[in-house]
Amino acid sequence: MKEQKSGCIGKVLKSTRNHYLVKTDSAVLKCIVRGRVVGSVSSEHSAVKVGDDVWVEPLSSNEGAIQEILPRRSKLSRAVEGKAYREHLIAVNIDQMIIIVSVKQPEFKSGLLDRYLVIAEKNGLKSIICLNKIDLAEKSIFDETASWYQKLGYPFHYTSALTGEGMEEFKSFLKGKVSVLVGHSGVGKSSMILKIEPAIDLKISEISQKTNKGKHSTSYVELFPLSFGGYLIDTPGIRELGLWDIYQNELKQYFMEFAKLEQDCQFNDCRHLKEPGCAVKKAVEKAKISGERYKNYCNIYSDLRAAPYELIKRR
Ligand SMILES: Nc1nc2c(ncn2[C@@H]2O[C@H](COP(=O)(O)OP(=O)(O)OP(=O)(O)O)[C@@H](O)[C@H]2O)c(=O)[nH]1
Ligand SMILES: [Mg+2]
Ligand SMILES: [Zn+2]
Repeated sequence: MKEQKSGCIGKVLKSTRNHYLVKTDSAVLKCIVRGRVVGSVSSEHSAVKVGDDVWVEPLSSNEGAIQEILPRRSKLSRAVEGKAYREHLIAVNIDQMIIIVSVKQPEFKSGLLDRYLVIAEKNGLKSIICLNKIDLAEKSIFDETASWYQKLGYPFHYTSALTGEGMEEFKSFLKGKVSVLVGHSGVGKSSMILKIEPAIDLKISEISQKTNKGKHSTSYVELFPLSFGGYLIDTPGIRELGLWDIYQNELKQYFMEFAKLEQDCQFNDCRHLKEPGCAVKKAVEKAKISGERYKNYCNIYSDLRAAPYELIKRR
């Protein structure tokens, strides 16, 4: 007979050094993890992550023990380059990625935006771009950039957490979904959450006068239930975004406008770099596709590894 388990399903809201906060239908429990959940191999994937649906056994009215991680439907990872190339799983069970960029402080750079889009494409996540702090600049300066992304099917939306511009539409994107907010430190991720849910307790700090960048006010990944339905995950801003499990050869497939032209390239394994008869480069010259995106492609390509370590070894 199957063992009857006591407990209930909950969602992991926050992970700190010592415990996890898990929301169940009736309470938010401070939880420990039962050893066997993690298993014998300690890896990113066996650890409990923000966004996980878990089976919890309540230990008291406000405490519990996580017994099992339920199957995950999506994940968001980045690569951490240190002594070894390793994966950092940022959050799981996400429906969409909201990429926040800002017009100033920090200045808009399409390179980081395109890196996030590559991650979204790789993980099959829908993405929405929000250009925040639009109160600090003339919108028309960004219309051309916006139209390139819109043409590719990425919603490109102007917001200001300061004046409230675009915030109702921002709210409508989030309704009923699990969204993760990503972007450089200081672009206003936490400010946007506070604007739509003022009751949430979040830390925001001034932009550093010296560097014109944020001072990393958010230090934990945290998931907030939204009063109008859905969940929002705030993440700490990162300056360097390492791409996990993405290799040079596959990069081109995450730039959808390149993939559409590939059949017209002279070589069918064209990398769209220095090859003759490249349809992608021709399209850039004719301004049919964005030269800026092409430049970002070349930069990302040169940062990536040729193939997974195991593949290189086997050759
Ligand atoms: N002018 C203007 N300032 C804003 C806007 N949104 C946020 N800010 C300011 O930008 C600074 C950084 O905002 P945060 O919300 O902490 O940025 P963050 O993206 O959460 O930063 P990290 O937590 O470090 O990743 C704060 O001083 C905010 O007041 C906006 O729409 N317009
Ligand atoms: Mg923040
Ligand atoms: Zn080509």
